[in-house]
Amino acid sequence: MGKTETRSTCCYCGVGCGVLISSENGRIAGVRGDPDHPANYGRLCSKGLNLAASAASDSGRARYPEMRMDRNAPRRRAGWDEVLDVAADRFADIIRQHGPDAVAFYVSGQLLTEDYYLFNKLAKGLIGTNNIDTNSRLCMSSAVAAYKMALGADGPPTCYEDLEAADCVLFAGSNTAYAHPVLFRRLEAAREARPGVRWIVVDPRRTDTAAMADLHLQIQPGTDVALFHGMLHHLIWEGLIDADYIAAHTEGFDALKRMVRDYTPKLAAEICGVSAEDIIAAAECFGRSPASLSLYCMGLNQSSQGTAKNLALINLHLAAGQVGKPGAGPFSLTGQPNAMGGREVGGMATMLAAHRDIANPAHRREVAAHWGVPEERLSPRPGLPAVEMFEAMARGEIKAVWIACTNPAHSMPDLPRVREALARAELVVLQEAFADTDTAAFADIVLPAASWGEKDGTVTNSERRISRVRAAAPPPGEARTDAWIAAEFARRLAARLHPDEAGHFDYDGAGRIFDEHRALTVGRDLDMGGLDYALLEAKGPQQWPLPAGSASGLARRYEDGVFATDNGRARFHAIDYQPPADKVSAHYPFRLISGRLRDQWHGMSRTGRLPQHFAHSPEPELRMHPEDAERRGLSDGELVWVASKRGRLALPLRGSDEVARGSVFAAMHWNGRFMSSGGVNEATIAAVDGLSFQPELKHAAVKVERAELPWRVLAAVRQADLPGLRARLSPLLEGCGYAAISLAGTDTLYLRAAEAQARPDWLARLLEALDWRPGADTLEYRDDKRGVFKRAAWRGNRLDRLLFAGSLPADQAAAEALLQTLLSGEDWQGPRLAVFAPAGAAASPRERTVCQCKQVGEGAIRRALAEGADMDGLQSRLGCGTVCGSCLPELKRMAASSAQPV
Ligand SMILES: Nc1nc2c(c(=O)[nH]1)N[C@H]1C(S)=C(S)[C@@H](COP(=O)(O)OP(=O)(O)OC[C@H]3O[C@@H](n4cnc5c(=O)[nH]c(N)nc54)[C@H](O)[C@@H]3O)O[C@H]1N2
Ligand SMILES: Nc1nc2c(c(=O)[nH]1)N[C@H]1C(S)=C(S)[C@@H](COP(=O)(O)OP(=O)(O)OC[C@H]3O[C@@H](n4cnc5c(=O)[nH]c(N)nc54)[C@H](O)[C@@H]3O)O[C@H]1N2
Ligand code: SF4
Ligand SMILES: [Mo]
Repeated sequence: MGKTETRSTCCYCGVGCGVLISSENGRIAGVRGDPDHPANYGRLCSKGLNLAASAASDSGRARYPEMRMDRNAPRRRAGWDEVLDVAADRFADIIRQHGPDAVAFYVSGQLLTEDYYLFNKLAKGLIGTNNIDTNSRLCMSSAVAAYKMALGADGPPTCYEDLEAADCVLFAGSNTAYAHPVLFRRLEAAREARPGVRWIVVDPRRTDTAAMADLHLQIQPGTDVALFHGMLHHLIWEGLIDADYIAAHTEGFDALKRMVRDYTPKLAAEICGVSAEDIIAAAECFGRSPASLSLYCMGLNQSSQGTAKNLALINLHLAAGQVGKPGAGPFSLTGQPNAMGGREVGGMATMLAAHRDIANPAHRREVAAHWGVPEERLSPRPGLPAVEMFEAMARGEIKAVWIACTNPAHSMPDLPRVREALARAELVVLQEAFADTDTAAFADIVLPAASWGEKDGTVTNSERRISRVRAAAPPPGEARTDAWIAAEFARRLAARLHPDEAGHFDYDGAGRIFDEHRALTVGRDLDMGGLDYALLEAKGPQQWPLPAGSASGLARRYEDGVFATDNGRARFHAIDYQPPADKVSAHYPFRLISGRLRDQWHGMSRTGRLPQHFAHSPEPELRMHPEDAERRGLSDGELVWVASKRGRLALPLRGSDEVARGSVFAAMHWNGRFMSSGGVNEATIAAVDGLSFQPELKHAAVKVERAELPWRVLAAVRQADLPGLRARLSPLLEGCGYAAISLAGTDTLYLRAAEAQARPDWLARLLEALDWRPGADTLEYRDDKRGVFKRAAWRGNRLDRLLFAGSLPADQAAAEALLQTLLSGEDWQGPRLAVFAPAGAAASPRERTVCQCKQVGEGAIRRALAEGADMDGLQSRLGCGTVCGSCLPELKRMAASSAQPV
């Protein structure tokens, strides 16, 4: 086969960067940014840069179909025909017995548009249920609801070129520096090129994005509606609104004006916990700038007022005439690579294909005719959105669920209830690329899916741009593409339910599926009649709308002031501020915020395979303001229970003034494969927004208390196949008070565990899972009465394996010091027997790597700064920040704080 280069798209975030994948003899060997792709022009962030490395090994991948007939039996390997026939039999039986709404599909914004289209056609067209929802419900549904309510149709009006044209950029609930890094690079470059550009960040945390802002409004979590109303009050009061625009292109302003009369900047300041001056400064910047752009994400959407937050922000744009012109508009940044494609095909429980409505009989008729199914097949009842879907499962009303490309046993709120639901379902089918996610534990049937670099289709990024995704290597084992699996299942189900429709899922390649999808968009706001694979091949990625006959897609919508509503006018909405659903109280005094780390992706099934992705934030932690910690007598590194009314998890505490007093933060990534609990969603609340049904993942009320777990274990092993070792160790985590696995740069996996008492049985299991038989290079010490066990092994002159178990505090410091030695990869100094001597001083905690590309740690940067280096000096001396740039915001923050006089 030789060497080839394949043009494709990054599988991570909604920026949608173009990549060039090089493969050799059918294996992916390298990835670089596509210099011609209009999203990134060759740039990639720290996640995209590592794609080739994570695709290189197939260890841990799902390779063969598996199933079990009996819930209590283990799954066994099976053939594709067998599993798909069993699945079709069971689905057909349940549908005949209990009706089509007794089954459900829970799919993903990480599927390709073609996969998504098939699942939607299968559920709504073949089965006749709208019970197909996706993880986009947890992500973008508030943005969808607000765009439809305010502008008449879903989808952002803006494009990436607006990033360069904006004078005032308002980041609201978006940590763009971490979550959309390549767009952040573009924004940084734009600000450097035009010094008049101003940045405002609205975030309850001082993120790296916030640290770079001209103004950071560190609001109380959940109070954005009051803030935006307060800003609008000032705009109206100071005559900064665009009365002509309002009169010509909008409706509903008077009611809004009446309502925001009460939201003085002073009142808003009280609700939000920021100063009225800062609110006024933000309004002045937004109202007076020639072009104001807002970038928003989960800090707005994941809230019981998610839609209201979006609408209140859109109100500002409409009132100031800041939309439909270069550099202006409300720009919802999409999280997943194909959240947009999913919305286009109508892949959610509350919508139909191509932005059509379930409740509209004409819309149902059009879609039914397109699919060649009887009109009555399309159900007029909306399906169940994600949270309700799992509730109905827990009640036994949904009996079979098909889950594809998402991991609800980690990512849904209120995990104890989600696990109950999955355990109650009669049949759980899981279509996954990686074999052992938290959801896999509940699956009766596991279908191995081809993943990034192995499949063919399209995705749509945040600016409505459709790019091709292409295969560069074959999938491992018997894994098949998602489209193949969906179509094969649909054919078999059709044969059982509607035999004359079996041919409805025969396609000659992904391009034909796309053609069927785009035909449904003709005449709609997202018209893609002129866009097909041939055009994408010839001219590269394209934006919609792109109707037949037009030469290119539309970059910016609503430039003529005509919106997608019935009368062409955009609508203002007047919704009062409401506090988050979960009340903080004396019992649950903290707001638990969750969000993203720079270098991890969601449940870590892919990023958790490589040490590179752990370096920036190596272990789970709960960040708490140092004064809150002090008042509770809690110190850094100490284990705490984070508990809500739903459930609890243990985490190490870290004092950090990035959060305000009264708030705590934990990353959303860690889960049962890497930690003793399912992660932060053990404690989150399943309350949803009443308009979008998006759950309030960011604002649980929790208490934080010391976890008394004095017996500690630390194990570290150097090994080539880290994903394989991780998979063997994960089953040991469950049931521990606290336990976590991390990977480090020296091909090392280390595991920490903590328990109330010594557990020799568990230690024995650990030794077995590590497959560690003592050899000539091993030293061991044990004192069973004290629960102490120590073992160390060398390879050549280097410490190679380590296991320390014992009680706090005596053995802990020594163990930490040895971990540092092992991770440093340096030669062992002095006699080996000293390995069991108590440590002199407590070891300093593991250093974070700030720059992943050049492996530069925090210490080296601080030393260089102390010696007088500035940003340029850091880059030239240490090389940090010179490759992907993901660490630039942090470097700038460190440089700025060291430059301040002390
Ligand atoms: N590195 C990385 N990048 C990713 C992902 C990833 O897993 N890892 N996932 C992708 C996906 S699917 C998504 S949806 C996006 C998410 O991208 P973002 O939404 O930017 O990321 P989050 O960290 O979830 O949340 C953003 C911020 O909202 C703040 N916040 C919390 N509550 C409030 C509030 O009430 N008001 C305001 N204004 N802010 C609040 C949090 O402090 C946080 O800093 O990231 C995408 N990009
Ligand atoms: N507390 C809290 N919870 C959150 C959030 C938060 O901010 N806070 N954010 C929410 C948001 S915005 C999102 S988007 C969700 C994300 O939550 P999930 O959707 O659960 O996240 P992933 O881990 O990306 O799950 C995708 C799964 O698909 C698998 N996979 C990868 N490629 C393929 C493929 O090609 N085919 C198939 N079939 N499978 C594949 C991966 O191995 C992975 O297990 O989490 C939500 N949950
Ligand atoms: S910004 Fe990073 S994660 Fe997002 S698409 Fe680009 S390379 Fe991938
Ligand atoms: Mo998301």
